[in-house]
Amino acid sequence: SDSAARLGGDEFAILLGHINEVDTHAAAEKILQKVSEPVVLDAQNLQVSLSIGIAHYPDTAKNLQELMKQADEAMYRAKQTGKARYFQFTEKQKQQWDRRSTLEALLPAALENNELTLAYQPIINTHTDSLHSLEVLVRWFPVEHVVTATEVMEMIERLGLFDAYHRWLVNAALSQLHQWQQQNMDLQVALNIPVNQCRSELMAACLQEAMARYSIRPEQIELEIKEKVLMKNPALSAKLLQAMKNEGIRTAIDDFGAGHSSMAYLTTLPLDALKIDQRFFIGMDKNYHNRKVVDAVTALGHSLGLQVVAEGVQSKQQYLMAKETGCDLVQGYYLGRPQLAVSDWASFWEQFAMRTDLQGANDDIGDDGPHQTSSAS
Ligand code: G
Ligand code: MN
Repeated sequence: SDSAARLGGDEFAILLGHINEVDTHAAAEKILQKVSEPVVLDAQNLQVSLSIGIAHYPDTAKNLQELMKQADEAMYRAKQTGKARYFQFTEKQKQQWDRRSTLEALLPAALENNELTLAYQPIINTHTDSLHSLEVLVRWFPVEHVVTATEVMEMIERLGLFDAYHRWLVNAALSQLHQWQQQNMDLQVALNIPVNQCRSELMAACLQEAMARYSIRPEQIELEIKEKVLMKNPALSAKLLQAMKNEGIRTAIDDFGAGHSSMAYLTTLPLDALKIDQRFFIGMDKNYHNRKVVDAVTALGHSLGLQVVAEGVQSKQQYLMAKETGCDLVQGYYLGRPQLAVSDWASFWEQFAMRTDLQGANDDIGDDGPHQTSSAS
């Protein structure tokens, strides 16, 4: 009595009229059960599984288009929670969905109109207790919404805006660097680049162009690629990293140890630095095992000729421990939270000093504080 249709590929739609929520669940269970029964084909038992997404009109969807989209969304949720499940598109999901739709409608124009901004977080050299570089992090402040950097990246990925985003990021960061350079501050920046969405030739061309425009040297730039992304796309990553090395740009693997570590690529990829994931440092002073992992990974990185970076250092004690284990560079809230750029370097740096306990750190870690590091300060 119901309608079933093939949408294409291995996707099907089933339309159930005048049905309440409880009955859709019963129907989904029944379909899952039926489809999972083995089929005998050429004396072989074939087993098929499926994932089901359920959406309701007019409860959450206002029209056919929304109904299909929401069912699709729910199906992906079903797949995420494990195969052979069903998932109901709920009111809560609808709210998240509406928020995202609103934001995704705003984002392309925001990018075009330069409404995204950059924050910078200091990375400190433990050998000199001085500023080494700044990690560049994206920020967006749409009216009436709070958006995290991760969300911005996810939206850019979904909207397929990576080329435009990269062009904006590189130009925004390098023009800021140029401004500081004119105040005699010779700085280095680290940029986060998701390789899976990045074409090496385009990236290289974009960097070359911006370096020429803003008089920036390649060694002032480092590209960070997250371990998780790198592991999913080893060939693409190798290509991008090599393209960057050819330009003389530094490369780093980010969030190392966060999930998918493989030792094999450490020896084959053209890398300069290894950033150990912040989970090992946050609470390092209380967790003996974390400290042992940091010891071992630092030794591994050094034996491969890599610079080792500690992330997520939140206290003086953690800073001193990271220093003791031999980490070359350290980053974290203790040394400075990401801070929106100010064209004037002196007042920019002052804000770090005001917001963090750098002065206190310097009492114990050396006479030249990070605030006075650069040649020209
Ligand atoms: O490694 P990745 O590029 O994901 O790290 C950057 C992120 O980590 C930024 O969002 C930054 O705000 C956050 N971050 C930086 N330092 C610290 C810290 O000391 N503690 C915590 N919890 N987060 C930090
Ligand atoms: Mn990073």
